[in-house]
Parts: sequence; structure tokens; C-alpha cells
Amino acid sequence: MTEHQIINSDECKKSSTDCFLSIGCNKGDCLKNIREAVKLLHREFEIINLSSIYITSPLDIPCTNFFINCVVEIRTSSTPLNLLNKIHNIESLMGKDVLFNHNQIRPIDIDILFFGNYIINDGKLNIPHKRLHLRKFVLTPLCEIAPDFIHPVIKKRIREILAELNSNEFVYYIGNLD
Ligand code: PH2
Ligand code: MG
Ligand code: MG
Repeated sequence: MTEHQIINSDECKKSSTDCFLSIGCNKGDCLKNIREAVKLLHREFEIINLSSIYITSPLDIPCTNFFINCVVEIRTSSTPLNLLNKIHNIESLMGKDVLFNHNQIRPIDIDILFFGNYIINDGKLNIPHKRLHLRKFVLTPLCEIAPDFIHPVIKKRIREILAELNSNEFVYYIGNLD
């Protein structure tokens, strides 16, 4: 796979791809919800790596609840669209209104950060995630498990993007999920 391929999401059907997902929660028992989300992801995908858990201040969102965030690396032979559908199923199962819950308090939010090195912008899917490089609550856990992963659009390592980010977000390490 070339590093800067721009493709239609249905075209990557071959073999398996390592993907990074961001998981967030700011409603209910967040640790329990994140555990449940990881369990449900594990039913569908091979889990390659899981970051520590962080408590984080809400960013770009009109609510005061703090979040619990982490990042997980999975391996899948799904297409990006299938992956998105599977993620939506898990979110729905966990009580999120997938269509109308944008930027509200939510029991779970699972976002695709990277799908290998693919660059996909086909309306429904924007990969890499459009704002991940601006979010300390994403970059901090991501940097734990993939510091040298190169953002296929920005073309910098995660550790460099994090080091250069000027953010006053509160991102506080709590520990492992278990
Ligand atoms: N998710 C958002 C917007 N803002 N802030 C934090 N700290 N954590 C999140 O997961 C988060 C957010 C949109 O999904
Ligand atoms: Mg989100
Ligand atoms: Mg989302």
C-alpha cells in the first residue's frame, strides 16, 4: 500500500489493516462503558493495543462533563465502510443515538482516527479524522501506543504533532482499564 493513496472507501477490500480508534465517554459509568466498548470491539476485531485511560476536559463542545478517553488499535479485514457500520452498531447497542447525538453527552463515542495509511474523503467517511491533530485528548493516548506512526496527510509522527500542539486542554492520566 502506498502511503498517500486517495481512494474510494469501497476499494480497500484486501487483506487486513491496522486501524486506530478513539473511544470517549462523558455519561454514566464511563470506565464501565469503555470496558464494554472494548469488549464489543474485541468480538469483531483483533485488538492489537490499548492505551491507558485519561480524564479530559471537554473540547469544542457545549457541555461541562469531563470525558474519559483512550485509543485502541485494531486489525480488521473489513472495508472502511464496514468498519464504520460495525462501530455504529456497537454505539447503538450501548445506547447512543448515532444520528442525533453529535457533540452531546453520550455513553460512548467511537471514532476512526486512521485506517492504515489510507486517505478517504467520500462524504460519509473522513479518514484520517479531520481534527485528531488538534486534540490533545486524542494525541496523548495515541502517542502512548503509536508515537512513530506518520500521519498520512500531515506527514509527521504522532509524537511530533503532539509536541507542537499548543493546547490548554486538561488531559490527566488515570491508569489502565483493568
Ligand atoms: N469528543 C468530542 C468533542 N469533545 N472532548 C473530550 N475531552 N473528549 C472527547 O471524546 C470529545 C471532546 C466529539 O466527539
Ligand atoms: Mg467524536
Ligand atoms: Mg463519533
